[in-house]
Order: sequence, then structure tokens, then C-alpha cells
Amino acid sequence: MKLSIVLSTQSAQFQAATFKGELETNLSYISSLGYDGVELAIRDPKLVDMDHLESLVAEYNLRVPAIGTGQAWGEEGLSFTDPDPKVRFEAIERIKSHIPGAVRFGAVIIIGLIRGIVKPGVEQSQAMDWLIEALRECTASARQFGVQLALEPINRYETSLINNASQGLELIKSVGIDNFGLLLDTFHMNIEEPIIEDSIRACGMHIFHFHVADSNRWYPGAGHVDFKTVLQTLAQVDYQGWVSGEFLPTPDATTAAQRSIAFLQSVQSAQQHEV
Ligand code: LER
Ligand code: MN
Repeated sequence: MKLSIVLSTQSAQFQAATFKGELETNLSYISSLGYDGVELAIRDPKLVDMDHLESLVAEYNLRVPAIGTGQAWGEEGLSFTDPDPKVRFEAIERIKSHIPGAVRFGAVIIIGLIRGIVKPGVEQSQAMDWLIEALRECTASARQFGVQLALEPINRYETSLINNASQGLELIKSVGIDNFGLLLDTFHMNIEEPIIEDSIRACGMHIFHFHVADSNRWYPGAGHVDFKTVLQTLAQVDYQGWVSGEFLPTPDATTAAQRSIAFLQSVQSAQQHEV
């Protein structure tokens, strides 16, 4: 199990990015705790000195499994499903602008809230058409560079578009390109999936990335998600990707990050002893 944790390269309103800014201090801390990688939340690649970031990540012996893109929505309101064609165009361009960074790090590009919500006056079917069109364009561009895109089903309180795994699987069929898959997040799954483990099994090879937070969006072990069966099921579907912590910095980022890795490693080692 390769473990990473989210670090936003700049300050952001999104609360569950465990670490924000202070790149060198945070990368050093993440590495010292034993994480194998860091998931970077990047609002706009233009705001980041990628050469510097790459050298810091290498210095602390970390890998970058995924790049989160949701701040373009959270901070700037860009989305694939906005009624304004200019906003949709900018959202598509923003996602394409992450491709060089994804190539550099060998990272998956996450499609979270940049998909948007169904805005007032827009039909759900129209929003879905815009979403599919944008995803086809972005995945086709990324495919030429061997980059994957992972769409994250997000709970109903944050978006009205793709809340659960079965809607995600339907979307994969509609987009119809093999570098498009899913990011499953245990926080959202705990709200939306009847049985989390069944949904992991149903998604199987389409899982490109995996977020962990507990039921209260605190670090794993602080709520009631059964991480023993979650990790077992990921192993059963032969998931080879990363398990990435995305949770609230409660009681503070460093304590939460430390408790998460200790808990996940203890769950995994208990399983290995059972086998
Ligand atoms: C992002 O990975 C996420 O899980 C969403 O809740 C963003 O709001
Ligand atoms: Mn997530």
C-alpha cells in the first residue's frame, strides 16, 4: 500500500486539504512520517514554480501520485457545466494546463468539483452533455501524453452531478476513453454508497485513485468507516494505486497526518498477520 497525503501548493478555502502552503516545511514533515508520496492540490499551474516544486519533492524522496484541481472551482468558479461558454472553455483549458505537470510527476489528474453543479435554469441533461463533452476533450488531450483523468463521485451536499459509484461507472461508459476512470473517496462513499465495499468491487479496474478520510472527515481511525474491510477489498480488486489522505487538519495537520499513517499501517499489518 503506497500512502500519500494532500498538500495544497497555496492557501485555499477547501478545508480538507490537510496541509497548505509552506512547501519545504510540509514536504519535510510528510516525508519524515513515512509517507511515500504527496498529492498536490494546484489551483493553477501558472502560479507554481514547477522546477522548484519537483526538486523539493525529490529532495524529500516523495512521489506525486495525483494532482487535485478543484480550487479552480472553489476559488475562481470555473466549471465544465457553467451556462457561460467562456467559463466552460476556461475550465477545459485549465485542466489541459495540468497535463505537463502530470507528465512530469507521473500523476493522475483529478476531476473533482471543477465539473461544477447544475446551475439554476440549466437542465440536468444539458449539464451532463456539457460534462461529457468537456471530459472527452480533456481525456483525448491527456491520452496523447499517457496521462489518466480520474473523476471523483462527490456527495450530494457539494454537487448535483455524479454523487456515487454507479453514476461514475455510467459516465465512464458515456465518455468511452480508456484513460478515464474514477477516484473513490471514503468520506463521500460513507454518505452515498449503500455498502462501501460492494461499490469498490463494482468499480474494480476503473479505480485510478483513492482518497481516505473517516466518516466525520477526520483522519482514518477517528470515525466509523471500517478501514479493515476497505483495504481488504482494494486488495481483492487488485488495486495497485495509491491510498491518499484527504482529511481535516484536526486537531492539527501534523497530528492528523501522523495518526492516519499509524492507523492505516496498523490495519494493514494486522491483516498481513491474519493471512
Ligand atoms: C476533493 O477530493 C473532494 O473530496 C471534495 O470534497 C472537494 O470538495
Ligand atoms: Mn476527495
